[in-house]
Amino acid sequence: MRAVSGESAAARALLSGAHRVVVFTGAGVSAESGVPTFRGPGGLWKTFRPEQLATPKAFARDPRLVWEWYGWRRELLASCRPNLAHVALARWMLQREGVTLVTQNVDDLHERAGTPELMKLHGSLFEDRCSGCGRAAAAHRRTDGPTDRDDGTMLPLCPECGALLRPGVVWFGEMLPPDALARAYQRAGEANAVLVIGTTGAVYPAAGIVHEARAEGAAIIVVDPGQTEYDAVADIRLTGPAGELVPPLLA
Ligand code: BJW
Ligand code: ZN
Repeated sequence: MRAVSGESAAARALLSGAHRVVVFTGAGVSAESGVPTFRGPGGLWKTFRPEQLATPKAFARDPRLVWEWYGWRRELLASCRPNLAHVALARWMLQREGVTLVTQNVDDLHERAGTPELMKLHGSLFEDRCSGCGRAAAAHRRTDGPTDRDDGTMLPLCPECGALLRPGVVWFGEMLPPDALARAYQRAGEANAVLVIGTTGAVYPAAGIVHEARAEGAAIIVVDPGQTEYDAVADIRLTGPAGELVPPLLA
């Protein structure tokens, strides 16, 4: 583990003195668990084009391709474990009051680390939703359901209306869950400090939470090994991997 730097000590002091803290996480917090990020080196968007996979139009065009991609990501997650950053955050939240954890991640690693309360803004890889009637459904097994295509591909169908089930995540051009988004913005507006971990801050409206908090006077701490959209507004910037930098920050 790295020695605690002056910046890290300042961030620690700031967090322990803050009554209300919002922690805002992105794909980078799960990187050391083996989950690929989206935009960095080796990121998912380097290999796959989002417009081919993460939009309602893409699903309408080729649901099998989209399901294959999400099936691959579900399987990958099954072999991943929460890392030291997920665990430190969960313990910290159990020990003190006034912390809200908002994540853009669709993995389940914050939950598996024992996080007591979590706002998920982009849905979950482990839920399905009906593309017709919108009902939520537990994640199907890939072999469930009748076949609906001439090529024999098994695709999951809604038990209520018969339309195709789709992954329960938020795609480009879709609305975020309105209640979770409104609560996240509200908590951000009330926060004394925001701890941003592992996100480029490029995807809106989620990314705006940090700017909302800053406009209302919160201090911004960024933990990330790379450049982010928040670097210009951060009060403290800790450069490095979350699994190394987050535990000493919250100890
Ligand atoms: C480490 C590390 C280590 C590495 N430790 N760190 C305003 C301006 C411009 C555009 C828009 C705007 N408002 C809306 C838009 C359009 C669009 C958008 O934002 N586009 C931009 C990309 C330009 N937004 C939308 O379409 C949203 N919907 C919407 O606006 O609806 C409007 C509407 C209104 C009324 C009716 C209907 C609609 C929806 C956005 C949904 C995004 N979904 C995704 C996919 C989810 C499903 C899936 O996973 O397949 O969510 S996109 C993808 O990006 C995913 C992520 O949650 C999200 C954010 O990515 P994140 O977490 O920041 O990852 P990376 O890879 O970018 O960054 C990783 C970071 O980790 C890096 O900084 C690394 O350095 C770091 N890192 N290792 C710590 N060890
Ligand atoms: Zn349905």
